[in-house]
Amino acid sequence: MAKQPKTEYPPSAEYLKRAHIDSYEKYKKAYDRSIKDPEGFWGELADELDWYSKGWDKVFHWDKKECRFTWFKGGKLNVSYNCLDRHVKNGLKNTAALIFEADEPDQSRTYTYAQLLYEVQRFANVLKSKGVKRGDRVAVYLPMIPELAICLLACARIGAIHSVVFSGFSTDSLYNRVVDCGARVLVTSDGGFRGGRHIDIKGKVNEMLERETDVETVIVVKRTGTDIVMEEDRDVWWDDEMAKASPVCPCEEMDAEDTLFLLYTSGSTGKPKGVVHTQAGYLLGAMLTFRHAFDYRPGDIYWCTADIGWITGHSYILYGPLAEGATTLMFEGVPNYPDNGRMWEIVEKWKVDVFYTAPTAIRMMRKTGDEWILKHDLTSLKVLGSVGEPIDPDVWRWYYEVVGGGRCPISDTYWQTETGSHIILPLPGAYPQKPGSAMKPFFGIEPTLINEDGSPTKTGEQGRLVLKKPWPSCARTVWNDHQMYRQTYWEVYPGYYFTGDGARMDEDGDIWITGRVDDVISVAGHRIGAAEVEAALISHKSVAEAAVVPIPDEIKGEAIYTFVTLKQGFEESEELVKELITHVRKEVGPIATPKTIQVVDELPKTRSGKIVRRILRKIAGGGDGKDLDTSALVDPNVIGALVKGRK
Ligand code: 7RM
Repeated sequence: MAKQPKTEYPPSAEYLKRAHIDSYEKYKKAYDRSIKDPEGFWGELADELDWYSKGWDKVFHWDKKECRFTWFKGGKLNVSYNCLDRHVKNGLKNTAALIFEADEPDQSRTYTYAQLLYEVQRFANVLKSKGVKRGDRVAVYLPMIPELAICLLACARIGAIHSVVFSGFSTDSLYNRVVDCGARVLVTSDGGFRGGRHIDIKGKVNEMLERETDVETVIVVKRTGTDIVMEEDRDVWWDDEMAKASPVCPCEEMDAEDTLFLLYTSGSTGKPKGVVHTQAGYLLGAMLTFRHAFDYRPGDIYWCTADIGWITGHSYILYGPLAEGATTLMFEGVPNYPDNGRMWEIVEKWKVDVFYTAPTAIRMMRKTGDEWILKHDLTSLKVLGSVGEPIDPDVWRWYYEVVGGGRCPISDTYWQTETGSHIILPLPGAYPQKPGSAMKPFFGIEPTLINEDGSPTKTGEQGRLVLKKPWPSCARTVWNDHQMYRQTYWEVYPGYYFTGDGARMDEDGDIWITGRVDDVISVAGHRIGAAEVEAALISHKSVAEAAVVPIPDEIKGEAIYTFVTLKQGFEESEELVKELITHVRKEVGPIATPKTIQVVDELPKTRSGKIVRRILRKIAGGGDGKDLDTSALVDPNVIGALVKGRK
């Protein structure tokens, strides 16, 4: 008989030695206090940051009607000071802050805290010399190179607001984001390296700037040395500017509630939202969750494989680890270059203690085969992390046994761009873990599950995950669109923050995230709004209507399945389908590449003309259309043709 798989994984006695919180009682005591007395709880923890002045009247203020809240307002601090200067002063000047592992294995670089501070001050002065002032937005379109980290910390130092656009995004996505935030300075590079190949970056920037934007200055890092077009009077080289810049740049004293950065994220509308994070609450959240999720200890080497273009990179490559004085590893390349063992070679080379990645990468590694892992000595690993999607229990066990050698707890961290830092996660030393569950709320987070109509769900039933009140690192607003912020997060279920995710809570109170309940598709853990892909398709001359739904994908978790109807005078052909795919890649970016495009005569619609995506999801996923509730449809007869034409 097959052995029942283990359902619970307690931390080992060895692990408990490094745990910051080593028992359930300790977690529970701190958690209960964070809920009963949030102001006292966070007020004390604020001492973990360095302040110019703690001049706040109230730790927390919440205007429920306006959906506005503040933490530590009136307190003054600087994020770059907290990530760099204070560590240099406190004995870490010679400790590695950032390890850069390049695409080519033999080209790594390390920055100590003192060196990183030196570079950051110089680049802060470069920004100033280009007229960047406190509150100005700086758009950043860079691959995973150290200049990206330096640039963000330099912005934080002078109080400029950075807005990073993932370097895999296309010209149009870049354009929309740059225009929305009104950036006058853009920091970019000539190109990037990935898996031994050149990636074009500056070409896309040039194309974008053919259109009207506010950008006056483009600062270009030379990474690949490729021949690129530099526009006189607008484009300058990073190195030339750095050579002229002084290495002394005092920090701006920022209010706790001043904006630190914007990061655009996809929602269920076609327009990406510029999520706004502020200084103190964000930094405190990122630092503390970093410490607790991984039980970080001085001397550890920590590696998060995300890209800084996403929130995971902001909070857990940059701000969380550096605020904590940790050593953070940044990787430019891909898992399969020069061979399938690259990740493990890096772990072995740097003796990585903490490894944090996404289920999509874990599934890929599992598929590639255990032999690539077994070839390398991974005994330095102490704790593993997972983020971005629900992790399947089987995949969890594989990660635990094969990568972690059965020694390392797995921190399955649930959170979002908007939450700023982890909100539901297992504290690895505090209690046994269950494969596939994100387990319990972090301090200050009160999760509740409700049905679509707002009533509470029963134990074990799937519901919508909402949170009772704002926590320090919660996004404050959407750039230029507070109305959108209110509607999306605080007014769907009045009085609660709505995550957009489904979940269930088991009899022990542990939380199992089941995935998005809105029209957001998660491809390899990246959020893609169905509406954005639809808008891209509709912008093509041949497309009349488009409906985009997720289908399960073995590696990427979800893939994009697309239904389109064509305009008069256009006919289905292989070329057209190819052209549409290219069009989406160009408009949204390669991450949004549709796996399938099915051309149909008609889409299922309600009487009010709404496309019923629920039905399309079932059909795309392989349903025969027989068990569908088609009562809402004007014409239930469209179903047959949709099923027959499925690709
Ligand atoms: C960090 C990040 C957020 C969405 C979120 C969920 C999904 C993230 C987990 C997860 C299950 C997890 N930010 N998600 N982490 N689902 N378990 N541990 O991914 O803004 O890009 O995406 O990702 O659906 O709403 S994000």
